[in-house]
Parts: sequence; structure tokens; C-alpha cells
Amino acid sequence: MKKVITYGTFDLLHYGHINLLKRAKALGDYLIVALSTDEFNWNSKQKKCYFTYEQRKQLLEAIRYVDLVIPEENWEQKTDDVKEFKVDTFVMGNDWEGKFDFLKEHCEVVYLPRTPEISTTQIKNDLK
Ligand code: C2G
Repeated sequence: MKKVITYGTFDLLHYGHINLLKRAKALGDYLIVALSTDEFNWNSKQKKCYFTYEQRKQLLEAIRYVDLVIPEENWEQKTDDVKEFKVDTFVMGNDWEGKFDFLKEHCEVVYLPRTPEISTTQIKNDLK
């Protein structure tokens, strides 16, 4: 079984997120999403989420492409996650291009093109 992992906040879930998750799943048989906790978002990513971790987790678990959701609590857990879950492929949108190449000694690293014209920030701004 080929296992894929990706990380993110996934707040105000939108079709850009779905496009990423769909393509990530297509790279294997089992997709793990490491979902940024509220504390990690606030303390390390300066993101204030509209939905709580539990609400964002519920939404992700309802997506056909997602097999498991785990918490992302810090920047440093990726190598341990890849080892613990025996991950074959790490995937991120290409706004992170090159940032996680250190994982290449443990698994394949794939950066996928972002979906243009949509982001959680844009949604918030458009609603103001
Ligand atoms: N994404 C995308 N297209 C968009 C918006 C987002 O492909 N229009 C992708 C991002 O590139 C990312 C994933 O969807 O791979 C989740 O996006 P965010 O929730 O914004 O994730 P981010 O805050 O970048 O967190 O340790 C890594 C971080 O947790 C990544």
C-alpha cells in the first residue's frame, strides 16, 4: 500500500484544497492529512482559523480522498511522521516548493501546482 501525506490548515475548506487532496491521493492508495492544530496555527503560523481543529477535522474526514487525519502540532514533526506512518510520498502545494526537500532521504517529495484564484484569505477579504 502506497502511503501519501500532506500538511495544512484547511480553514474555510474550498475547491483549491479539494484539488490538492484529490491529486495527492492519486499518487498512492492511502492519504494522511496532518492538520494544523489551533495552537500551532496561532503560535507558529499567525493564522486565526474560522473553524476549530475539530470542525476542520470533521470536514476533512468527510472527503473521499482522505483516509486519516492526524494533528500537526509543530514544524519539526514531519520526519517522525514519515517514519512512523511509513509514508512513501510527501505532497504540498508549490507555494512550499523546495521547503521540505530535507524529507527526500526518507520519502518522495512532490510539490503540486496551487489552484489559482482561490485562498482562505481571499474568501475572508471578499466577504468583508
Ligand atoms: N492549496 C492549493 N491551492 C490553493 C490553496 C491551497 O493547492 N488555491 C494547497 C496548499 O498549497 C497546501 C494545502 O492546499 O498544500 C493546504 O493549504 P493551507 O491550509 O493554506 O496550508 P498551509 O497553511 O500552507 O500549511 O507544515 C505545512 C503547513 O501546515 C502548510
